[in-house]
Amino acid sequence: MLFIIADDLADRLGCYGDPVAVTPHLDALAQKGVVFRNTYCQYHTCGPSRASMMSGKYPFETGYTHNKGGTYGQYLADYTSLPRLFRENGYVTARVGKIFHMSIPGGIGGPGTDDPSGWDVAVNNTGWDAVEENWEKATTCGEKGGSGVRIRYSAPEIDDKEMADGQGLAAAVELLGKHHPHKTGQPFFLAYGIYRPHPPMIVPKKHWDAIDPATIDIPAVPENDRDDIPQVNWHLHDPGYNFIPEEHGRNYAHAYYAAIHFVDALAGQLIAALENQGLADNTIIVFTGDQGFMLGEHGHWHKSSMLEESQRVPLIIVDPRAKEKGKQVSGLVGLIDVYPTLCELAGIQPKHALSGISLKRQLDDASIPTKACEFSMGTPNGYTIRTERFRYTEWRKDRAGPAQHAMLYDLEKDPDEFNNLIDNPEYAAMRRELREKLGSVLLDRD
Ligand SMILES: [Ca+2]
Ligand SMILES: [Ca+2]
Repeated sequence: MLFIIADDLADRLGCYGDPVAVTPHLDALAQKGVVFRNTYCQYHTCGPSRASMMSGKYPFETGYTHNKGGTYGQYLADYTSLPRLFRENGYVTARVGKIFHMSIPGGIGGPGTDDPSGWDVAVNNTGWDAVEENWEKATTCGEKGGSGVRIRYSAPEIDDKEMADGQGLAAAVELLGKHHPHKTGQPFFLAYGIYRPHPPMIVPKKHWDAIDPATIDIPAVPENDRDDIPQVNWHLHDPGYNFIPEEHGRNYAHAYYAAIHFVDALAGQLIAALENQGLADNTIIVFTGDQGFMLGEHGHWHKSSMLEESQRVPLIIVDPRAKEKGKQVSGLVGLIDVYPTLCELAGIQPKHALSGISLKRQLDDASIPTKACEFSMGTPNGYTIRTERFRYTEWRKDRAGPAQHAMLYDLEKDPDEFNNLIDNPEYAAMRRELREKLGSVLLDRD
């Protein structure tokens, strides 16, 4: 089992139809398996999103909605983490880099909010981009925000190997050789967590040079677009993240795509190592991210909003035994589905009730429907339901309380979410239906 996750990676990849991304290795991976075209995270920040994926429970079920320190077991003791379950079922498990939450860049080189009971081997890789004086030299836009949040980018002339993620790749490749199942007689679960494209967006210059700036378009924002978006949606409302100067915007988008090119190269090398070691035919590969990222949509330049670009993530699953190759599943899925899917693919019984669905059937037939809706949460007390056509979001004072602010978008007619229909009488019945559906899920899971 090879699990690769890139931090803050939206579904802005070539195989998702993105016009700027240069992702030959991930596109090739997509050809070997199934791309889940409409995948949603369950929280728009790192910690809760990852805790949800690794526990198989929604954040509103576990109450884990923060990025604080402490281990997984301190907060989620009732839910056996995915790597721990595999370990208990005879797998040798190894973590390289960020699988559970850790702050970037300050937490690079440490274990973050790891589940130590989940791993036989844990590698806390670090490198050039984790050295404070190196990220302090990067270009910065805006005055406020911690080092991992503020808009900061650079393209130093250094080798991939010097980067923390490059060090992680070397460790991951070494682990593949050392724990080769043919040698040890035990199945191997390797999780490689890539720190980019999380800010600070420091990426070796060769990846910056791989992106054609002429392909980058800053999204158009209609005048007064934000008038119908509740202010609470902007978790980061400082001007340093909103309507930044065009020059910085172009550079930041360029840095983001350069980081994706770097991620693609790293994933490609690890997959090549897997193939070289003769493991490709019996290894399940999962490639994903933990939440999306806005590159100027609605004027925003970060994650942490309840709008589509913040919520969407890539999910590519390759099972060499499965029938579909190079297909795309258009139905709604969530990161919540990763846990049950990997359990079923590996024939492992989970120890607690899981809230997602297994996507094994879709790997054999991409036309099989997935879910009618998906749910996510966001800071502070934001709850959202996405159906094939609509997104309804509300913010409550507390979980049981009434909605204080809300949004409703018809994504079929308005894919850019420019018109909040919450007060539109034509949509009153739909608003009621979605509100009830969302409310019933929150009540049911008490
Ligand atoms: Ca993240
Ligand atoms: Ca608007």
